[in-house]
Amino acid sequence: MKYDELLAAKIPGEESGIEVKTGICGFCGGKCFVDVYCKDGKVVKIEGNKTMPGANGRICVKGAAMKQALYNPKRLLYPMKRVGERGEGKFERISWDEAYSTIAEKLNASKEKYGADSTLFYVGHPKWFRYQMTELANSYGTCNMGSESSTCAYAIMLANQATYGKGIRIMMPDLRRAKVLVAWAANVLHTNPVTQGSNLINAIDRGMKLIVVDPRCTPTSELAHIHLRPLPGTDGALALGMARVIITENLQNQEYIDKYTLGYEEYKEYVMQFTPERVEELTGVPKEDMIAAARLLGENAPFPIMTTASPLVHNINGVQNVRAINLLLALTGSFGVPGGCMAPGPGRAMLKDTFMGPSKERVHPELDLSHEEFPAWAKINYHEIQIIRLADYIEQENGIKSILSFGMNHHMWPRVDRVEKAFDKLDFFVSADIYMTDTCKYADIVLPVQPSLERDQIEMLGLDTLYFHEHVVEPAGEAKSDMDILAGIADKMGLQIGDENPIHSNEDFMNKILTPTGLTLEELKASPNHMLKSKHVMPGRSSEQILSVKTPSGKIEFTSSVLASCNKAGHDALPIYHDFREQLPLDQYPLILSTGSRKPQLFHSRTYRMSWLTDLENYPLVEIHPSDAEKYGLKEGDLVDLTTPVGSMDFVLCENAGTLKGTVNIYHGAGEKDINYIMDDNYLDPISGFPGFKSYCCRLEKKER
Ligand SMILES: Nc1nc2c(c(=O)[nH]1)N[C@H]1C(S)=C(S)[C@@H](COP(=O)(O)OP(=O)(O)OC[C@H]3O[C@@H](n4cnc5c(=O)[nH]c(N)nc54)[C@H](O)[C@@H]3O)O[C@H]1N2
Ligand SMILES: Nc1nc2c(c(=O)[nH]1)N[C@H]1C(S)=C(S)[C@@H](COP(=O)(O)OP(=O)(O)OC[C@H]3O[C@@H](n4cnc5c(=O)[nH]c(N)nc54)[C@H](O)[C@@H]3O)O[C@H]1N2
Ligand code: SF4
Ligand SMILES: [Mo]
Repeated sequence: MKYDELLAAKIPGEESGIEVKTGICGFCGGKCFVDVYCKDGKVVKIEGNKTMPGANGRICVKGAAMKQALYNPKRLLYPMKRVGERGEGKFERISWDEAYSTIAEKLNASKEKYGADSTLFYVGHPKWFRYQMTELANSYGTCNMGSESSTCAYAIMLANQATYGKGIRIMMPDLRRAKVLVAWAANVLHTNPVTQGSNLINAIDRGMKLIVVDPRCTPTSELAHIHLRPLPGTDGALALGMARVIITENLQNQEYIDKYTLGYEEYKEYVMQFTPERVEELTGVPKEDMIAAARLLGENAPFPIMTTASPLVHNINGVQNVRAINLLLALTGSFGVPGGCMAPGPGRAMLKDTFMGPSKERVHPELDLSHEEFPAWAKINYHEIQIIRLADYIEQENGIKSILSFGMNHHMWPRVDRVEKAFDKLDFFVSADIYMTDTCKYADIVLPVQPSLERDQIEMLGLDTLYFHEHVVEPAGEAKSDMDILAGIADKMGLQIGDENPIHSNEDFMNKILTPTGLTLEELKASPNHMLKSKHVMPGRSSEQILSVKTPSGKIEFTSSVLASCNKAGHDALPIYHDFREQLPLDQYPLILSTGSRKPQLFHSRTYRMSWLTDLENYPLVEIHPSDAEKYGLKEGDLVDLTTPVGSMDFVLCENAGTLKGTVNIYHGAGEKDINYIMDDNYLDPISGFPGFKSYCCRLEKKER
């Protein structure tokens, strides 16, 4: 082949000068190994990797399009300061030294004038350096440290811990041994395709049965033996109905209940209200299907339930719905046993001071701005503020005056317009990101960050393997890693990150997090594939250890003592079902609006800037069932006004037979076309503060083009 042909076909080798390097995509946190084809220091192609242990060549569309993320015209290349109005997007290049000095000076001045708590420290979706933000916030002295977990993961962790005790944040389904699994609001074939999706398919191939609970038809529900399609937000009623079937058919595990649980009699009495007829009326699930699913579970216990970080808790009864669901494990003796749900860690080597490592205590958490409104959050998620009311906290007296943020995307919250208006009132605002985002446009200083392929990082893979991820390409412009930026800010402010051996660089950080594993960075760098098993894997927890439950009563709590101790409306000890429809003006807004169910090619705000992905759907489509389209006189391709109780926006209509009748689905995060502009920021779960993203209401009307 001629040189030009080799190049055009991207064939690696000496002749073409194309080199294949191994890296971790990391775009979505999925940690997939990728082959990065590089020529003259630039990426020309990305493919799945087959050579690393455990890699199988798979990659998702987002990973394959990473080149467009790396070389995106919106990349931030230098630190900059704002020279136009907030939101206008006019900036001027400055040096790193000027950026650090300005930040140090402004944040110190703000602390002097208003007190340290007037500064919010914030991290968006990225997780790898989050713990170090708390370290920095602590040495600065503010308790107001928050993250994207104010709408993701923490509510489900709250529900789990309020029931199964401290430390049981995530439930791990035992897919290797389960006879039947419930994927409850989990579409892993789209949301974690390469790892969890493959594991699910392998388990089904092995003979495991699958029940999917999802209003929509998805690739995951295609694999189901039983697919239950409740109206979004009604899952609590469904779970309580299934519990009633299990109890009335005497399929509960009484020995387990007697030994390990608290409050069973009260719970039993409550679930008796959820007759199959009533559950069908509340959820829309035919009672025969619900009964069949409950029997299949009761007869095959122990079984696991797979839940994910968000959809179940994006409902205003979210925490109690999750409790109702996860109590099916306690009822059937399926928690803490093989073939059921185990709890993660410390059956694995933990990295020190990382997201899933030990939680860092904040300074004076009782003074954080969300403390009174969300007491259960304060008791369980004590390491962060619930920041859902950011707009109010900026507007109020003695609230937030300055923000230091990393990866902040304000489109993730309801009423984006209110947040934007509030940003105007800030004294000082720093945004560190990979791109010039809509949020950056409101900042005073923006800082350029390296994406995963440009930075060195330690990754924990599986249960016991450590991997040194060496940057694959040089950073764009003057971009730095988040960790180096944090350290730079700390140094300039005269603060420190870490109690002993303070961190001054990303290199220090990598050395430090390895300490519990008994490995050093040098060893890891020198090893084949940069990969080693930890010498000090903590032994997996036995069922006995998992079942030494750390709730206040020492038992798995059908009646949660943490919730009861909050003494607050909506904080019932039992997993009480409140129907969201009672709070909505459905006579004027008859369709149930569900926002943000994931699509394989989209990832919140990030992918809207990558044309290979947005060519599939560049503006969010309003999806409804064809029979609803007919009912409202609409058809595919129509421009429609979508109106909610707080606003109206136009979108293009798409008829989708996989949508549940009576509901509307739309994706979020699309810049000025973001549905979150018209989601109500007061429509929240009273326990977790999570918004009702998945069960709000709207009406649709045709709009002339
Ligand atoms: N491609 C892609 N992958 C992603 C993301 C992304 O943006 N794009 N985001 C990542 C993040 S941050 C998260 S939190 C996870 C989420 O991961 P998943 O939870 O797997 O994803 P979702 O699509 O939000 O929800 C799963 C299913 O729940 C259903 N569902 C929605 N509301 C309800 C409800 O009230 N009850 C029931 N029973 N089902 C409901 C939806 O129809 C959907 O099919 O995905 C992660 N992975
Ligand atoms: N209506 C509706 N709203 C939702 C949801 C929904 O389902 N419906 N889902 C909610 C959920 S579950 C989530 S998790 C949130 C997601 O909300 P976000 O966390 O805000 O999601 P992203 O769009 O990924 O934005 C993260 C930002 O971090 C930047 N970034 C990426 N990697 C790095 C890095 O390594 N360092 C730094 N400094 N920056 C980086 C990106 O460029 C981007 O600007 O949205 C929430 N909002
Ligand atoms: S699932 Fe896709 S986006 Fe996520 S890490 Fe893997 S390849 Fe990258
Ligand atoms: Mo999330």
